[in-house]
Amino acid sequence: MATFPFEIKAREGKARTGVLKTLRGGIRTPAFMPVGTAATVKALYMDQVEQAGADIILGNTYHLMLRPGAERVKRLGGLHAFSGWRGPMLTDSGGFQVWSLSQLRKMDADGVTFRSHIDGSEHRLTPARSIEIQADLLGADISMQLDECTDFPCTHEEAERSLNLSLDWGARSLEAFGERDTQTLFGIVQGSNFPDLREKSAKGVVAQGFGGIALGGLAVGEGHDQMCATIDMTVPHLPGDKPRYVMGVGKPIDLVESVARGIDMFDCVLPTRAGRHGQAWTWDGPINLKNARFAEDTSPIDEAVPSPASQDYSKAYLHHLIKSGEYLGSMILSWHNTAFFQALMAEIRLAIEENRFEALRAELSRRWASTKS
Ligand code: PRF
Repeated sequence: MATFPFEIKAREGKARTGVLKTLRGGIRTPAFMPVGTAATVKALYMDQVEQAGADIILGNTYHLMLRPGAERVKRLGGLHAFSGWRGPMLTDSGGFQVWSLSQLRKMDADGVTFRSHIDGSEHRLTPARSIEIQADLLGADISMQLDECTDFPCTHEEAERSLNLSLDWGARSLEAFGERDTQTLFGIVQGSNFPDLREKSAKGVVAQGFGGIALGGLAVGEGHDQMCATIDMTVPHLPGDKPRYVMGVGKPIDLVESVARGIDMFDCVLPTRAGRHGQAWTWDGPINLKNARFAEDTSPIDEAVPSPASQDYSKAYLHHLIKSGEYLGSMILSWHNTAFFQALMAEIRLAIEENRFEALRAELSRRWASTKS
C-alpha cells in the first residue's frame, strides 16, 4: 500500500500544517473536504469547489453503490471522470451511512446487510466489498476501512464489542486492499468516549499500519466538549508522521479546536446543507438569511471571504431568493459557505506557519463561543 508522503512544514503546540502528497496533487493541511455524496457537492459546480480552495473532496460508497451503482461508475471511467473532479478524492466506506440512513440493517461478524433508503432493495457490505467499490470501481485516492460507528451514548461493553469488530474489519480491509502504488487506505479509531477503549482502538489501528488514521464515532450527539475530550484522549496514541482525520466534523469552532489538538483533516456536510437552509457562516458567526432583518440589507454576506458568492450579492437579494424557495439562493449560500470554510482553513494554516495560531484560536473562540453545543 502506498503511504502518501506527509510533509509537516510548521507546528505550534499540537497544531501542525503541511502537505499530504497524492498522485493527483497535494492536500494542504489542516484540510477541509467538501462532501460530494452522490458524485456532486450539492448545488455547486466542481469549478466552484476548486476555486473556493478545496484540494480534495469526499465521496460515499453507500450512496454510489445504490445509485448509479459502483460497477456503472467504473464503466463510465471511475468517479473522477464521471464527476469531473480532477483532484484527490477520499471515499467513506459505507458503514456509517448504513448506520445513519438505511432502513433495516443486520450486522454480523463478516459485514452488514441492509435495505436501501431509496427503494428498499437489499444490499451487503463487507470489508472486502467496500474496498473493491472504493479503490477498484470508484477509483478513490484515499479509501476508508469499513467500521462500525456506535450509538451515543452507549455502554462500555457495547463500545468494546464494536471497536473489536472495527479492528477485525480493519485487518480484513488491509488484506483486501493489498499492494497498491497509487492509492492509500486509512484506518478508523472507535471506542465512544471511553479513554481505555479509545487507547485500545488507537493502538490496534496504529499497529495495523494504515496510510492515515481517522477518529470515528464523533459528532454523533456528544457535544463540543466531549468531542474535544475524546480527541485529547486519542491523539497521544497516534504516530506524529501520519495524517489524522476527524470524520464528519464540523462547525467552524470544532475545526479550530480540533486543529489545536493535532487534527489534520475534516469533512462535513455543514457548508452545503446549511446553505440550502438559508444559513451563512461568516467571520462574525452564522446568520440566517430568512430573517426579516435582512429584507432591505444591501451589504454582501462577508466581504472578507474571497469568493463572488460572499462579495457580489446583497443580503436583501439572498433573503428574497431563500424566502421564495429559489434554487439560486441555495446555490449562492452553498458556494459562500464552501468558500468560507476554505478561507478558514487557509487562515488556520497561515497562522500556524506564522506562529500566531493560538492568538487566532482565542479570537475565534471569543467570536464563536455561542456556537459551541
Ligand atoms: N465512521 C465512518 N464514517 C463516518 C463516521 C464514522 O464513525 C462519522 C462519525 N461522525 C462520520 N463519518 N466510516
